[in-house]
Amino acid sequence: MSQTLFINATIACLDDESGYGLREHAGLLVEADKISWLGRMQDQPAAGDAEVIDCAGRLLTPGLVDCHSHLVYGGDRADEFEMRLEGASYAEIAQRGGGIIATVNATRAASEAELFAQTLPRLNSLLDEGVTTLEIKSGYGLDSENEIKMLRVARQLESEFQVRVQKTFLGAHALPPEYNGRSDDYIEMVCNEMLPRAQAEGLVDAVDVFIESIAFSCEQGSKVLDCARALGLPIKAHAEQLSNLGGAVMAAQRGALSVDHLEYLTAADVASLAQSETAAVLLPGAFYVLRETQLPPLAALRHHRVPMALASDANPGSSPITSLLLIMNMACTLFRLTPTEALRGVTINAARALGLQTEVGSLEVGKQADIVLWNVDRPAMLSYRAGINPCAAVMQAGSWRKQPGLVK
Ligand code: DI6
Ligand code: FE
Repeated sequence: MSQTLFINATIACLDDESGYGLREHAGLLVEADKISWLGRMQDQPAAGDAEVIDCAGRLLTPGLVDCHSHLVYGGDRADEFEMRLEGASYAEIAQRGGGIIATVNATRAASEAELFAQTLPRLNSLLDEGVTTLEIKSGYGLDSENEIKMLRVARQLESEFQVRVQKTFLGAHALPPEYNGRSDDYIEMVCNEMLPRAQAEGLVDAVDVFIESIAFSCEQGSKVLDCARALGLPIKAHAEQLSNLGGAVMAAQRGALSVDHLEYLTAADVASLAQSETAAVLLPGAFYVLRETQLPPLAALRHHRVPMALASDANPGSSPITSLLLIMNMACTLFRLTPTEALRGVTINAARALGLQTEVGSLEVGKQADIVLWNVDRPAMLSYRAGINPCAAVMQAGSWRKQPGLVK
């Protein structure tokens, strides 16, 4: 059985209800794929045959968890970005076949192999910064064949790279053009055909819906979530991003793992969320790109101790961003999260948003050995800077994905 002993580390364990769970002058032992000991250096077990990693005071954290991404898609939307900055309106661009539908067209036109190849640079960008668990949504296929194609690519990424991928079915992301004026029929098809087919292929770990005036109503969303629950699947929702349609409370009342975006959530909604186990996923990348000014109700979320997660929302339109470190920095700068909340947001609370908190997201004896060694000496350094990647080594499930090299 392989063993790795980390010594001389500053460890952010994230093993408590608040704070970093910081241990200085600490060590950690990995046996096979699990953490088997964690404690003060003076209590450390004999190294024996273990590989010893001297961290020289540097920081260890759990592997990062990106709990909300649309990483698999065809094409890009840089042309629209440019057109908007040259004066075209969003509506004009949509009329010319742009926006989400442009990505649907590009995704439908791409083969599975092409989608896989197009996703690799985005995946590598996340992995380079220590992501060990990643959620990927469908939602740019919008018919059975193409939604399944996206989810197969997500599954293939997991099998070819050392990363855990949670696959989320988001058939109710947008109305495909062939269903114009028939959104209820589309929702029926999502429930009765697309979702059961995707699930039958073992491609669905959870089901998400986009509840918004430009997407689906709260009632339509609730139908999809009820179908998912009837199939025994965990649920989540994009809600209150651009307006308040009540999606977050509706999903939380149904036991959602998370509700995501939430800029237009009210304090009263938060009180209701607090009655559930649902996590709040904040997405500062979309807030930044859309130049949103309405902040999520942070004071109420804190007051009610709703677990707050952070994610990339990586997508070609509202968040073409594949850096969780940058997202942590944005969360601090734009949302005034503390660096502690930011790190909790991409570790233990993100794990919670995926229902994986008993396996990953913190460094504790018995948990999976997903560990990042950083070339920094304290956690605030991770949120403080932008543009430097201090990731020195990554272990996923007890095996090195990136070996520790020389101290930089
Ligand atoms: N929320 C968003 O901001 C996006 N999807 C979603 O559910 C936008 C996705 C896109 O523009 O492609
Ligand atoms: Fe999203």
